[in-house]
Amino acid sequence: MLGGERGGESRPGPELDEEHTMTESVYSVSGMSCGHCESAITREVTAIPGVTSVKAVASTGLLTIGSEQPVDEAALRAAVDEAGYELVGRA
Ligand SMILES: [Cu+2]
Repeated sequence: MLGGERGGESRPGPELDEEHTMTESVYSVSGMSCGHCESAITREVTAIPGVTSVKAVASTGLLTIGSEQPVDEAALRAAVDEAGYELVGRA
């Protein structure tokens, strides 16, 4: 019975700063054709509150968004529209 309850309870431990409940969502975007499109969308979508990472790929038309909470799709649509492209929906 040694060690069974040791060290597990109030251990301070490292904060999980980098990977606490990250959500990743993949969307389809129409109209992207080159790296300029990718960066235009990335810039707009990055500005949405709560978004922590954005990856737009013109060749696949996919937009991958990392965020702390699920992204509001209306805000996402507006951001993509602002960049000059159209959000098709969840990929
Ligand atoms: Cu382009």
